Amino acid sequence: MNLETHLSEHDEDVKQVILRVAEIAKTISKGFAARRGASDSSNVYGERQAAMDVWADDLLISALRGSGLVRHVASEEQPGVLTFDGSASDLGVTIDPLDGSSLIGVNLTVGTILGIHRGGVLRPGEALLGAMYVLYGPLTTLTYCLRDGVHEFTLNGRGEFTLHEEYVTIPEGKIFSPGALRRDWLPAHRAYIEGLEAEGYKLRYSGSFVADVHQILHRGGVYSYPAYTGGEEGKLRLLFEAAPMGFVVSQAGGAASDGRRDILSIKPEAVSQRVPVYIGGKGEIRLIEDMTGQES
Ligand code: FBP
Repeated sequence: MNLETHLSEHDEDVKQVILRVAEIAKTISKGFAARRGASDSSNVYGERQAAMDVWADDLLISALRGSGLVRHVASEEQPGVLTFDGSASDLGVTIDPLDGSSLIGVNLTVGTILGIHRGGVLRPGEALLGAMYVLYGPLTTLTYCLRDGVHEFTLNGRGEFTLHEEYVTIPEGKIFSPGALRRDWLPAHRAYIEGLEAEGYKLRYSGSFVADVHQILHRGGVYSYPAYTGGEEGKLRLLFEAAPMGFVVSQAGGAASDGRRDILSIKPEAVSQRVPVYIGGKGEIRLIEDMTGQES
Protein backbone atom coordinates (compact mmCIF):
# COMPACT_ATOMS: atom_id res chain seq x y z
CA MET A 1 0.00 0.00 0.00
CA ASN A 2 1.35 3.43 -0.82
CA LEU A 3 1.40 6.46 1.47
CA GLU A 4 -1.47 8.32 -0.25
CA THR A 5 -3.81 5.36 0.08
CA HIS A 6 -2.80 4.82 3.70
CA LEU A 7 -3.60 8.48 4.50
CA SER A 8 -6.99 8.41 2.78
CA GLU A 9 -9.04 8.33 6.01
CA HIS A 10 -7.34 11.43 7.43
CA ASP A 11 -8.10 15.17 7.22
CA GLU A 12 -7.53 16.20 3.59
CA ASP A 13 -5.38 19.26 4.41
CA VAL A 14 -3.13 17.29 6.78
CA LYS A 15 -2.90 14.46 4.23
CA GLN A 16 -1.82 16.91 1.51
CA VAL A 17 0.84 18.45 3.78
CA ILE A 18 2.34 15.01 4.49
CA LEU A 19 2.27 14.09 0.79
CA ARG A 20 4.02 17.37 -0.15
CA VAL A 21 6.73 16.75 2.44
CA ALA A 22 7.10 13.18 1.16
CA GLU A 23 7.73 14.56 -2.35
CA ILE A 24 10.35 16.97 -0.99
CA ALA A 25 11.97 14.11 0.94
CA LYS A 26 12.50 12.27 -2.35
CA THR A 27 14.33 15.34 -3.72
CA ILE A 28 16.38 15.71 -0.54
CA SER A 29 17.38 12.02 -0.66
CA LYS A 30 18.91 12.63 -4.11
CA GLY A 31 20.67 15.86 -3.10
CA PHE A 32 23.38 14.73 -0.72
CA ALA A 33 26.14 13.84 -3.20
CA ALA A 34 26.23 17.35 -4.64
CA ARG A 35 26.09 19.08 -1.24
CA ARG A 36 28.42 17.26 1.17
CA GLY A 37 30.16 20.39 2.46
CA ALA A 38 29.27 23.11 4.92
CA SER A 39 27.61 26.30 3.65
CA ASP A 40 29.27 29.59 4.50
CA SER A 41 26.30 30.62 6.63
CA SER A 42 25.33 30.14 10.28
CA ASN A 43 21.86 29.73 11.73
CA VAL A 44 20.27 31.97 14.36
CA TYR A 45 22.09 30.06 17.09
CA GLY A 46 25.46 30.77 15.49
CA GLU A 47 25.81 27.10 14.48
CA ARG A 48 27.55 26.50 11.14
CA GLN A 49 24.92 25.28 8.68
CA ALA A 50 25.55 22.38 6.33
CA ALA A 51 24.81 23.19 2.67
CA MET A 52 22.09 20.55 2.88
CA ASP A 53 20.53 22.28 5.90
CA VAL A 54 19.98 25.48 3.93
CA TRP A 55 18.81 23.71 0.78
CA ALA A 56 16.41 21.36 2.59
CA ASP A 57 15.03 24.27 4.64
CA ASP A 58 14.32 26.31 1.49
CA LEU A 59 12.68 23.34 -0.27
CA LEU A 60 10.42 22.50 2.68
CA ILE A 61 9.36 26.09 3.38
CA SER A 62 8.60 26.74 -0.33
CA ALA A 63 6.58 23.52 -0.54
CA LEU A 64 4.57 24.35 2.59
CA ARG A 65 3.99 27.93 1.43
CA GLY A 66 3.05 26.64 -2.06
CA SER A 67 0.56 24.13 -0.62
CA GLY A 68 -1.71 27.01 0.42
CA LEU A 69 -2.62 24.81 3.39
CA VAL A 70 -0.20 26.03 6.03
CA ARG A 71 -0.44 29.36 7.85
CA HIS A 72 2.43 29.13 10.34
CA VAL A 73 5.86 27.57 9.87
CA ALA A 74 8.69 27.48 12.39
CA SER A 75 12.02 26.00 11.30
CA GLU A 76 15.16 25.27 13.32
CA GLU A 77 17.05 27.17 10.59
CA GLN A 78 14.82 30.29 10.77
CA PRO A 79 14.88 33.07 13.41
CA GLY A 80 11.10 33.29 14.00
CA VAL A 81 7.69 31.94 13.01
CA LEU A 82 6.82 32.53 9.34
CA THR A 83 3.16 33.39 8.59
CA PHE A 84 1.56 32.79 5.18
CA ASP A 85 -1.54 35.01 5.12
CA GLY A 86 -2.81 33.57 1.82
CA SER A 87 -3.27 30.11 3.33
CA ALA A 88 -6.72 28.55 2.96
CA SER A 89 -6.16 26.49 6.10
CA ASP A 90 -4.84 27.26 9.57
CA LEU A 91 -2.33 24.48 9.95
CA GLY A 92 0.96 25.19 11.77
CA VAL A 93 4.11 23.19 11.01
CA THR A 94 7.45 22.90 12.84
CA ILE A 95 10.51 21.69 10.90
CA ASP A 96 13.96 20.40 11.69
CA PRO A 97 15.01 20.22 8.03
CA LEU A 98 18.06 17.98 8.59
CA ASP A 99 18.65 16.73 12.08
CA GLY A 100 22.17 15.45 12.63
CA SER A 101 23.46 17.36 9.61
CA SER A 102 26.97 17.43 11.05
CA LEU A 103 27.10 13.72 10.13
CA ILE A 104 26.49 14.18 6.39
CA GLY A 105 30.21 14.58 5.74
CA VAL A 106 30.85 11.14 7.29
CA ASN A 107 27.87 9.52 5.55
CA LEU A 108 25.79 8.61 8.60
CA THR A 109 22.00 8.64 8.81
CA VAL A 110 20.30 12.03 9.20
CA GLY A 111 16.66 13.03 9.01
CA THR A 112 13.85 15.55 8.65
CA ILE A 113 11.44 16.01 11.59
CA LEU A 114 7.99 17.65 11.34
CA GLY A 115 5.27 18.55 13.85
CA ILE A 116 1.74 19.43 12.64
CA HIS A 117 -0.56 21.70 14.67
CA ARG A 118 -3.96 23.28 14.16
CA GLY A 119 -3.30 27.04 14.47
CA GLY A 120 -0.09 28.50 15.92
CA VAL A 121 3.05 26.44 16.64
CA LEU A 122 3.97 27.63 20.14
CA ARG A 123 1.84 24.88 21.68
CA PRO A 124 2.71 21.88 23.87
CA GLY A 125 3.37 18.56 22.15
CA GLU A 126 0.15 17.13 23.59
CA ALA A 127 -1.72 19.54 21.25
CA LEU A 128 -0.07 18.12 18.12
CA LEU A 129 -2.39 16.82 15.40
CA GLY A 130 0.47 14.64 14.30
CA ALA A 131 4.16 14.30 13.57
CA MET A 132 6.39 12.64 11.01
CA TYR A 133 10.06 12.05 10.29
CA VAL A 134 12.08 10.95 7.29
CA LEU A 135 15.39 9.10 7.61
CA TYR A 136 18.07 9.34 4.90
CA GLY A 137 20.24 6.28 5.46
CA PRO A 138 20.83 2.99 3.61
CA LEU A 139 17.09 3.32 2.99
CA THR A 140 14.95 6.40 2.87
CA THR A 141 12.06 5.79 5.24
CA LEU A 142 9.10 7.94 6.28
CA THR A 143 7.27 7.43 9.58
CA TYR A 144 4.05 9.29 10.41
CA CYS A 145 1.58 9.39 13.27
CA LEU A 146 -1.79 11.16 13.23
CA ARG A 147 -3.04 9.82 16.57
CA ASP A 148 -4.04 6.52 14.93
CA GLY A 149 -0.86 4.50 15.32
CA VAL A 150 2.71 4.93 14.07
CA HIS A 151 3.33 3.75 10.50
CA GLU A 152 6.57 3.33 8.56
CA PHE A 153 7.07 3.49 4.78
CA THR A 154 10.09 2.73 2.61
CA LEU A 155 11.01 4.66 -0.55
CA ASN A 156 11.21 1.96 -3.24
CA GLY A 157 13.17 1.82 -6.49
CA ARG A 158 10.20 3.34 -8.37
CA GLY A 159 10.32 6.43 -6.16
CA GLU A 160 7.20 5.52 -4.18
CA PHE A 161 6.76 5.34 -0.39
CA THR A 162 5.22 1.92 0.31
CA LEU A 163 4.06 0.55 3.65
CA HIS A 164 6.74 -1.38 5.59
CA GLU A 165 5.19 -1.64 9.08
CA GLU A 166 1.84 -0.49 10.57
CA TYR A 167 1.03 0.29 14.19
CA VAL A 168 4.67 0.24 15.29
CA THR A 169 4.91 -0.21 19.07
CA ILE A 170 8.08 0.22 21.14
CA PRO A 171 9.27 -3.17 22.46
CA GLU A 172 11.00 -3.94 25.74
CA GLY A 173 14.67 -3.57 24.92
CA LYS A 174 18.09 -2.76 26.38
CA ILE A 175 19.65 -0.01 24.30
CA PHE A 176 20.76 3.31 25.70
CA SER A 177 21.76 6.32 23.60
CA PRO A 178 23.41 8.85 25.90
CA GLY A 179 24.16 12.42 24.74
CA ALA A 180 26.36 15.07 26.45
CA LEU A 181 29.83 14.48 27.86
CA ARG A 182 30.01 11.97 30.75
CA ARG A 183 32.21 14.42 32.71
CA ASP A 184 29.40 17.00 32.57
CA TRP A 185 26.59 14.66 33.63
CA LEU A 186 24.70 15.68 36.76
CA PRO A 187 24.65 13.15 39.66
CA ALA A 188 21.11 11.73 39.14
CA HIS A 189 21.71 11.27 35.41
CA ARG A 190 25.11 9.64 35.99
CA ALA A 191 23.55 7.19 38.49
CA TYR A 192 20.73 6.50 36.01
CA ILE A 193 23.08 5.63 33.13
CA GLU A 194 25.38 3.58 35.38
CA GLY A 195 22.28 1.68 36.53
CA LEU A 196 21.30 0.90 32.93
CA GLU A 197 24.85 -0.23 32.17
CA ALA A 198 24.75 -2.52 35.22
CA GLU A 199 21.49 -3.94 33.81
CA GLY A 200 23.32 -4.86 30.59
CA TYR A 201 22.01 -2.07 28.37
CA LYS A 202 24.05 -1.67 25.14
CA LEU A 203 25.36 1.73 24.06
CA ARG A 204 24.19 2.94 20.63
CA TYR A 205 24.80 6.67 19.90
CA SER A 206 25.33 8.01 16.38
CA GLY A 207 25.06 11.75 17.03
CA SER A 208 21.83 11.97 15.02
CA PHE A 209 18.88 12.40 17.41
CA VAL A 210 16.27 11.32 14.85
CA ALA A 211 18.22 8.18 13.86
CA ASP A 212 19.01 7.26 17.48
CA VAL A 213 15.38 7.69 18.59
CA HIS A 214 14.23 5.65 15.57
CA GLN A 215 16.45 2.79 16.79
CA ILE A 216 14.99 3.07 20.29
CA LEU A 217 11.43 3.06 18.85
CA HIS A 218 12.15 -0.25 17.07
CA ARG A 219 14.51 -1.92 19.58
CA GLY A 220 13.44 -0.50 22.97
CA GLY A 221 15.49 1.32 25.61
CA VAL A 222 16.11 5.05 26.04
CA TYR A 223 17.67 8.04 24.27
CA SER A 224 18.90 10.85 26.50
CA TYR A 225 20.38 14.32 26.05
CA PRO A 226 20.16 15.54 29.63
CA ALA A 227 20.68 18.77 31.47
CA TYR A 228 24.44 18.94 32.10
CA THR A 229 27.04 21.15 33.76
CA GLY A 230 27.07 24.32 31.71
CA GLY A 231 23.89 23.30 29.85
CA GLU A 232 21.12 23.19 32.45
CA GLU A 233 18.50 23.41 29.65
CA GLY A 234 20.10 20.57 27.66
CA LYS A 235 20.96 20.91 23.97
CA LEU A 236 17.96 19.81 21.91
CA ARG A 237 15.06 22.05 20.81
CA LEU A 238 11.66 21.47 22.36
CA LEU A 239 9.67 22.58 19.30
CA PHE A 240 11.69 21.02 16.46
CA GLU A 241 13.13 17.85 18.02
CA ALA A 242 11.85 16.79 21.46
CA ALA A 243 8.09 17.39 21.06
CA PRO A 244 7.49 15.76 17.63
CA MET A 245 9.72 12.72 18.29
CA GLY A 246 8.38 12.48 21.86
CA PHE A 247 4.87 12.49 20.38
CA VAL A 248 5.64 9.64 17.96
CA VAL A 249 7.27 7.45 20.62
CA SER A 250 4.48 8.17 23.14
CA GLN A 251 1.87 7.19 20.52
CA ALA A 252 3.86 3.96 20.05
CA GLY A 253 3.49 3.05 23.74
CA GLY A 254 6.63 4.76 25.02
CA ALA A 255 7.13 8.07 26.83
CA ALA A 256 9.14 11.33 26.75
CA SER A 257 10.37 13.42 29.67
CA ASP A 258 12.65 16.31 30.57
CA GLY A 259 13.71 14.21 33.55
CA ARG A 260 10.91 15.51 35.75
CA ARG A 261 7.72 15.78 33.67
CA ASP A 262 6.13 14.76 30.38
CA ILE A 263 7.84 16.72 27.58
CA LEU A 264 4.50 16.83 25.74
CA SER A 265 3.01 18.94 28.57
CA ILE A 266 5.60 21.72 28.19
CA LYS A 267 4.31 24.87 26.46
CA PRO A 268 7.18 26.47 24.49
CA GLU A 269 7.97 30.06 25.49
CA ALA A 270 10.16 30.64 22.40
CA VAL A 271 10.98 28.80 19.15
CA SER A 272 14.60 28.42 20.30
CA GLN A 273 13.69 26.83 23.66
CA ARG A 274 15.98 23.93 24.62
CA VAL A 275 14.93 21.09 26.93
CA PRO A 276 16.60 18.08 28.59
CA VAL A 277 15.39 14.99 26.73
CA TYR A 278 14.63 11.39 27.69
CA ILE A 279 12.66 9.40 25.09
CA GLY A 280 12.04 5.66 25.21
CA GLY A 281 10.18 2.88 27.04
CA LYS A 282 7.75 3.80 29.83
CA GLY A 283 9.87 1.90 32.37
CA GLU A 284 13.07 3.75 31.50
CA ILE A 285 11.27 7.11 31.64
CA ARG A 286 9.55 6.35 34.95
CA LEU A 287 12.96 5.39 36.40
CA ILE A 288 14.69 8.69 35.56
CA GLU A 289 11.72 10.69 36.87
CA ASP A 290 11.81 8.69 40.12
CA MET A 291 15.59 9.17 40.49
CA THR A 292 15.44 12.89 39.67
CA GLY A 293 12.46 13.23 42.03
CA GLN A 294 14.41 11.58 44.88
CA GLU A 295 17.31 14.02 44.25
CA SER A 296 15.18 17.17 44.76
P1 FBP B 1 20.88 19.42 14.74
O1 FBP B 1 21.86 18.74 13.88
O2 FBP B 1 19.51 19.48 14.19
O3 FBP B 1 21.34 20.77 15.25
O4 FBP B 1 20.67 18.46 16.03
C1 FBP B 1 21.36 18.42 17.09
C2 FBP B 1 22.13 17.10 17.20
O5 FBP B 1 22.99 16.95 16.12
C3 FBP B 1 21.26 15.85 17.38
O6 FBP B 1 20.86 15.28 16.17
C4 FBP B 1 22.21 14.92 18.13
O7 FBP B 1 21.57 13.95 18.90
C5 FBP B 1 23.01 15.87 18.98
O8 FBP B 1 22.86 17.17 18.40
C6 FBP B 1 24.46 15.51 18.99
O9 FBP B 1 25.08 16.30 19.94
P2 FBP B 1 26.60 16.01 20.39
O10 FBP B 1 27.45 16.33 19.23
O11 FBP B 1 26.81 16.90 21.58
O12 FBP B 1 26.67 14.55 20.76
